[in-house]
Amino acid sequence: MTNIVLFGKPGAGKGTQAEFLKEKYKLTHISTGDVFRFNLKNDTQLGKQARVYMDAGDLVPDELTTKMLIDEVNKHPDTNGILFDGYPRTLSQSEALDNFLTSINSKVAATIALEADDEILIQRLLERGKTSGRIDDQDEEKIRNRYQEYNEKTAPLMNYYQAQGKFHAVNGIGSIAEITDRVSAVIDNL
Ligand code: B4P
Repeated sequence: MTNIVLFGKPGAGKGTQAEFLKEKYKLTHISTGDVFRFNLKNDTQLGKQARVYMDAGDLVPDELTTKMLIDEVNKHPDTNGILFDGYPRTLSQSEALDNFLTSINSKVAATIALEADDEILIQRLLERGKTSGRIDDQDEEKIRNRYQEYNEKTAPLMNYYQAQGKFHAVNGIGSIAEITDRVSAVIDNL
């Protein structure tokens, strides 16, 4: 089971790359953002709990997110490996992921970070916000709050994975195909 964590700032292209990588490597793609949005749309209990955080550009609390993530992984007992897109985003989430994977005799093989400057990414998100219907993409103040959340809570994960020798940075600027090739080069070398 080869588990890959796709890492990066909001709008770095995690979801975009995951669509290609899941086909190429036959991985199970789990996007926490997509699962939350599905629950929001269907007005489930989880959706109701997550909405207030997501709309403000805040992270959803760890306990709620980790429970949801484990439920999603458990739906795929026979997978070749999971492509984690948007999880973990806090140190508590990375520790929870490691503990959970250890309990099923598995582990994170690599964390691949898509790197790009904030200003380029903010433009991408505002552009997507014109058509996506995502409230968190439509307002520059909320977008900037997501970057603040990233800097405070998610960026420290780079050290966590670097210390384990599992962190790989990839240039996230270029065409979508160029970036898929860069990420593939890392996966092919594992
Ligand atoms: P996510 O859905 O994970 O949102 P994201 O960071 O905005 O997306 P991503 O990096 O995948 O960007 P994408 O490929 O779509 O999270 C949304 C919210 O959910 C969070 O703010 C939080 O509230 C909650 N949440 C999710 N996970 C959580 C967790 N673990 N803990 C707590 N809360 C959590 O690309 C963005 C845009 O760029 C697209 O329009 C795309 O077309 C464009 N693009 C992509 N690649 C490009 C390229 N190479 N060139 C030009 N444009 C490109």
